[in-house]
Amino acid sequence: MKTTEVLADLRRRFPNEPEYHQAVEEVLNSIEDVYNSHPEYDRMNLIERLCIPDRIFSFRVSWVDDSGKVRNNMGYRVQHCNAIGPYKGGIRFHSSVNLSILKFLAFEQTFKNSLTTLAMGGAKGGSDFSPRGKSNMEIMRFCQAFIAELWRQLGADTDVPAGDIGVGAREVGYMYGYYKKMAREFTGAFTGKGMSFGGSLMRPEATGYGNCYFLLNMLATRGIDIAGKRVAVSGAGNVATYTMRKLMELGAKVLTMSDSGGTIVAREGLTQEQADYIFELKNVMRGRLSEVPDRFPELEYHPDCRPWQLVKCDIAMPSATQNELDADDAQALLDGGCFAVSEGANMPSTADAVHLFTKARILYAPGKAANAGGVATSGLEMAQNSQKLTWTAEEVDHKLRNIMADIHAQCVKYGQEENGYVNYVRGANIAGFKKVADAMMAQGVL
Ligand code: NDP
Ligand code: 2IT
Repeated sequence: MKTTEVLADLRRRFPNEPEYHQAVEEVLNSIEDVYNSHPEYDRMNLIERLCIPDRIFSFRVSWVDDSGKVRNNMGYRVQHCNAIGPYKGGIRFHSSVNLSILKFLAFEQTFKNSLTTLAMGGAKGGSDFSPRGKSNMEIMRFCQAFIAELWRQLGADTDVPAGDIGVGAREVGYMYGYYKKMAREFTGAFTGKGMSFGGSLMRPEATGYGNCYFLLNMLATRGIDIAGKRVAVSGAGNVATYTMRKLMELGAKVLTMSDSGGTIVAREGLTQEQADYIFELKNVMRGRLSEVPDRFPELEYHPDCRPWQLVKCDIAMPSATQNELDADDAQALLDGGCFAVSEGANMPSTADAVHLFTKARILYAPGKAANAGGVATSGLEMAQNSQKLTWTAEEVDHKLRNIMADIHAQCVKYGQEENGYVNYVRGANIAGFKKVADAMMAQGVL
């Protein structure tokens, strides 16, 4: 296998899918040597079967808004690979959603889920529907129309969706409710469910907390204490707000939070009162960060800006969306003394930014390792549903910490270079790949 040739072929067969090509290129660059040291992989043309999703469903979702107008959106589910377990991955509702984005996310999810040590394959779905400004009833009607099309493809041992951008507990509740009505089964066919109907304690916190646990593991390799460290966080949704909470609990200073409108800067770190307000504003009220200075005039608001060039920080945790941190941002972070980047979002750094981070030999954890705590805890939710038992928050948190330490150890095992530097990108990609490849080889050409 030659990465350049495989990529050229994928670009020709699937044009205009830049995010998908970007995600595939990063993985292939990491695994090329390992792949080529196993000629049996190439005899089974494993690489194409690994890069091209098993199947993709796409459908029109028609629903009626509050004024009685009929609206149409597109819906998708990309079932990428179920070599090591049922298809598993979130659903994204955002106006930007298209097949390139969902294919990149489903591809990444396959490696991420493999890293968690649990039995989950990779998938992703979503719609170009934007929940912003929609009423509760509109959200419910949309979720029902979406699942009316998709429910036959889902199931606790088939394909188990969860949340992602624009999909939280409310949307999962409406989707799961409709799934249950159609399938006439009460099973764990979704994760991120409400606590009264099969949800797991700690699932809402898991991605942000898990990223902080991964960061702690990375810092420990250099004997660095997190207390007092200055951290730039982007996003203000599920992942970002729980990252903010855990960082503050650990004694770090959270300098920034952002949403699609702009960035809030707290030069000396958010106070508990400010952090609680932002959590409530974004996670409960679904408001805008532009409203924050009305309540806290001492905080700066920078419209249309991302955090990276606004502050000097020790650590960056991009937790909003893909390609939100480019080469200029990466250079500004490095110039400002940033020594660790741990990704809460999926592929938030562009390929050029990643190159700068690894060239500078800072601690850099790609999303598929650092944010895997979310889907790992989804796996724990599936396990509890199968057992028909509920674990305590302490039990789930304990398991989550162990899983993040295990993922870190896998990255070190496969990513450590001769000079001692740990290339977490390489480590995560090789570790994730090996398990999936072994399973695919054992199961024949499918
Ligand atoms: P949310 O919808 O809760 O929050 C997303 C945040 O990012 C919001 O602050 C949103 O701003 C901002 N944002 C979204 N899209 C854009 C955009 N195109 N440009 C600028 N800002 C944007 O999503 P999550 O917190 O769940 O997801 C955040 C990231 O983490 C995603 O990359 C997701 O794939 C990844 N992730 C999520 C997991 C989970 O368990 N939820 C697990 C692993 C990864 P606004 O409020 O203005 O819309
Ligand atoms: O990107 C991700 O890992 C998620 N959005 C969570 C997926 C899940 O199934 O919990």
